[in-house]
Amino acid sequence: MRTRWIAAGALVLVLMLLAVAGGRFRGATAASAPDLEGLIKTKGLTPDQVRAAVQTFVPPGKYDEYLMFSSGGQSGQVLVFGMPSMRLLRVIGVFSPESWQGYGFSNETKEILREQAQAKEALTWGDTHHPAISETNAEYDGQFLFINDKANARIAVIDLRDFSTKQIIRNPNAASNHGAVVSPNTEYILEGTQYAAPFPFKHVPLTQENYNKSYRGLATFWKFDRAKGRIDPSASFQIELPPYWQDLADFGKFESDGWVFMNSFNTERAIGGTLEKKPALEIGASANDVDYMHIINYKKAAQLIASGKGTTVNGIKVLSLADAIANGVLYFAPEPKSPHGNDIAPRGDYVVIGGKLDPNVTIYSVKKIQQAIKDKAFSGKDPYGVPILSFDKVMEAQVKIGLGPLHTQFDDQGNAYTSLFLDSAVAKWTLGGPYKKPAEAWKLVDKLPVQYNIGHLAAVMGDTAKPGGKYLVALNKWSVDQYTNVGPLFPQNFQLIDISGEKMKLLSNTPVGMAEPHLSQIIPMDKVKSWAVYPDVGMNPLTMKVDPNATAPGKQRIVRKGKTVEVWMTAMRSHFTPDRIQVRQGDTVILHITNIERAKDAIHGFAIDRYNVNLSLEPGKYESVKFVADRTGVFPFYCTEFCSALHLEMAGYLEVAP
Ligand code: RUQ
Ligand code: CUA
Repeated sequence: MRTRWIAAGALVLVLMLLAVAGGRFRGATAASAPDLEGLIKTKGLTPDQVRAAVQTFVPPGKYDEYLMFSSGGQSGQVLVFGMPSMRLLRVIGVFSPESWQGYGFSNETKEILREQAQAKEALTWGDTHHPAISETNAEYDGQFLFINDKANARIAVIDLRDFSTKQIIRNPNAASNHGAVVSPNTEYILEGTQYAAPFPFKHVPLTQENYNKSYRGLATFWKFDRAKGRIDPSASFQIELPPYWQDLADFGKFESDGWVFMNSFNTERAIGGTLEKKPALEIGASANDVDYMHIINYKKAAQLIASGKGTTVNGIKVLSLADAIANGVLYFAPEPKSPHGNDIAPRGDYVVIGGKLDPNVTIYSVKKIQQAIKDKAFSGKDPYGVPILSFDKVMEAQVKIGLGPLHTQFDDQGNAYTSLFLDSAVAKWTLGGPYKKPAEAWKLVDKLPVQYNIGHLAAVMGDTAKPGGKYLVALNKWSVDQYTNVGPLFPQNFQLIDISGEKMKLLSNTPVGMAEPHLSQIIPMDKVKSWAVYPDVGMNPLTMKVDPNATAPGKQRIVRKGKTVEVWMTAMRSHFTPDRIQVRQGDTVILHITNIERAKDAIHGFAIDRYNVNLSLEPGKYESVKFVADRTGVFPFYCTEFCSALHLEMAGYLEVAP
């Protein structure tokens, strides 16, 4: 303990010397020295903690080094943190309305939330799990972000120029999804189904016989049109899979380019029945010693679809299971007990699988997989006829790392980091092959306890071809005793870990009190080139073009046509023009509002009493809103962003006469 204090004192001294040398605290006297030391002492900080505090502190006005995009779980949104400070910088409305950003209130964003094809009414929530930053040559390029909604089988496209959602695609044949990952050049976003469902989707009574025969999983390859910034369903396709509850997936790269690896965890085809005294799903689905990693040649599948194989089901082309098997598109490899996680090493040469009920991570060699396919080294076929590669022929190594291994990330030194759910720890272990010398290969080298029950982890660019090392974030599901009690709905706990040295070091805790983030991805700040203002005045955030209804100064007007009143309005510090609107009960009111400001951060809001309207109008943005004035009265409208000294005066009246 004593030596610790001496070390802490020495660190403080060094800090002070640095400060004085830098001339930053001119006028600092000897009297301030005990203050800092006293503070450290009073708080009982260890030298490591003082170092961690300094390392993660970002002074006011300075920027973080990295951005972390995190799923927002059942909030349906995406969270954006600065790293290493772990300050929350943005929430992006994706699957749920988010009033402060007007998301789901304007015509433009309502249309996004109506998510095309199916639901009669827009769904108002989602369960986001897996954010995926767009990639070029298997590295994050910072242009787009994709994220899945597990609950409703949807994928969203977010444009990182303005950090807002542009498209939500509903999978017409799936009932839930899980993994969402992008191919090395973002040609495709892969959406795997989670819970098998009748295919094509309809009611098929849930009996074992029906389940085996008519229920299916799907791998959906959504084609992304980068120029348009949209998924193109007409160029997308699906591959029919057995009803094995497909889980996480990853695209191969370099030597595994053209392939996808995906795990599954219910090859038992359990269907539950707890009230009928049948084994619960969790028991039924964990009975087998192995499940099957799916090895999918998606480039071949795309060629088959292009050459006319496949049938269109609910508007999307589907390659049947039989065709996938017959044409060498689908193979299985056994994967140990209740697999989870499916992560490809930086060079695309190994696939790492965790086993929730196995103390090992299992590493498969891509070369061995390719050779085994060539040699037809099969140990059998599954009930649907899918060839199963012999485990011994494709497995490269197993590393015993602890209980409940889930997900794996990589650094720039040939190390891998795997979350251990049951152990509540992160395991650091070494890769082999080209990453480390043979004597150092495939070894557990460090373990760090985390608080508690870690799910995913995210390292800087840790799932790309060029991992950055340096930091890792543990996304812990339980926080238990880490924070002051704020009621029984506990926050999640993000823990920032320094991975630059041999031993991992815990740096900070960040409570996430607004949903259960699953996965994050971390990108250097300078790789994301976002706009500070919309580049042209009157830009429609949906089309990313100047809207024909954008209003220039001097062109503001109110036009009545029959029972429709249309208003072309501008917002500018500190008034709306026009600020008085008169309509009759039952009129349809359409407001076109343009923020004509050019100054950064000169944001206006637009809210109307009792009409459930609130927009966020960033500089240059155009948005519109439409409602039926079914209630008579005089309704104030006002700006909801404190934009100027006369912000309170930025208001007007909507008169609805009987
Ligand atoms: S997976 S439960 Cu990302 Cu571990 Cu969704
Ligand atoms: Cu504009 Cu307040």
